[in-house]
Amino acid sequence: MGTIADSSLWERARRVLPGGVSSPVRSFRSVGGEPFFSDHGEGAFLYDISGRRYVDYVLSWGPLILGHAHPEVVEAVERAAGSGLTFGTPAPAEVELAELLVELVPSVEMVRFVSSGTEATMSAVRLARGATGRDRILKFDGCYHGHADSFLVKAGSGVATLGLPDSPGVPSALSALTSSVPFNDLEAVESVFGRFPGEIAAVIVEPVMGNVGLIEPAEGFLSGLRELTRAQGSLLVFDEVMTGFRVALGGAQERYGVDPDLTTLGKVVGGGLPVAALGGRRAIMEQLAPTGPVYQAGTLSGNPLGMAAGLAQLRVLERDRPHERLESLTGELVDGIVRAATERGLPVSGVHVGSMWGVFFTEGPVTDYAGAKQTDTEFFSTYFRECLKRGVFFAPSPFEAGFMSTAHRREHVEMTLNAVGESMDAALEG
Ligand code: KE4
Repeated sequence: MGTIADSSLWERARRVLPGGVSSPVRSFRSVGGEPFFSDHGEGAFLYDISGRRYVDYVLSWGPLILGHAHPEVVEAVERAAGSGLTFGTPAPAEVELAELLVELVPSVEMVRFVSSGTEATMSAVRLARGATGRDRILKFDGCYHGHADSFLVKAGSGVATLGLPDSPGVPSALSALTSSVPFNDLEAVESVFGRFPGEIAAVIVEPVMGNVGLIEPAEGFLSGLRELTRAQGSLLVFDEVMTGFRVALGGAQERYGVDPDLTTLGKVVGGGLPVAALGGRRAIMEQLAPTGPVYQAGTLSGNPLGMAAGLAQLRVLERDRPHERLESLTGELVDGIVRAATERGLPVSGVHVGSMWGVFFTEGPVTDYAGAKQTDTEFFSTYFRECLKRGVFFAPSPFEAGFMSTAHRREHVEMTLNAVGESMDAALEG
């Protein structure tokens, strides 16, 4: 893991940053060892401050679908920066990016930009509550929608990774308004609607779960949610912060042909800069201030550099249409990892949707969070560290999705699979 240089920096980091990190998932706490400090990224690779190179499947937790420092994205940001970093007024780029989102995302007619996925989902819930006059929301066990109070109920990602109970600091009066049921369980959804008729403002869902590993929606699950919410007068919110532009250019709603009322976007939409967005049907979106009474605001919302990065990245995706090649290469990676585990007699379940992927070290299929929690976390920790030693950087948690970028080539996957086999052997030798 870390070198002396890292250690002194790591010691400094832990003195001034809780856990030495700016976000808990980066801490390596659940996998052991110290995180490396990055120096720079280049295409499919991340380089640490000691000069070690890693083929990167975390890709900053999803944003870098074109890989690190894509020249067209970097050039767009450099050009925008030369004109100023923020204006606090309307500017052309936010109109252009909003128009592009309306064009690409099937259900979106209007957009409000924010600066993080959490802000997008938090705003989506407030808008749904304001639009319906209802207070309750329904989410799914293991889904992670950022760290706003209402979502820290049976959440995934870092909450699952660190084995945290629902977070202290969230008033019980508020968390009581959030129901959470197993993913892929429409009957459980119906029973919550039966318990709270006319009280549920919104059902919010990751249409493909990416915060417990990766779990696909069962056939009919998403369309079932659409029918149930429509019948109950509740809004359906697709949290596409992770799936957006990645499982298809138009996101999961394009891939599965289900149109939500509201969509949250993040990660890819900002090209690596802090940009996220809330979008949806005009009649709902116009209830946001200043056209409507639901207040929502942000100093750096629509920031010109973020807009430039997002426009550049999405325009490359629109021009090059890499999704089929990305999905195929991701499939080669997952199939290779599953093959390596199976050859060694390890229980394993691997799945990918577009260029999001996940491997559980447990018998599959894994259809919900309870199933995901069966994965062998101890084996994963050793396997993760052995892969890192061999220059392969997977998410430092069994409860996260992996990604792939257009900068990854088959030779990178082949090198990865060699490292995976050796790492599994090392982990089995204990
Ligand atoms: P941010 O506030 O982290 O930008 O977005 C929150 C969020 C919302 N919805 C979904 C589906 C998400 O995956 C996320 C954030 N994902 C995590 C990784 N699993 C971000 C990494 C982190 O927490 O540092």
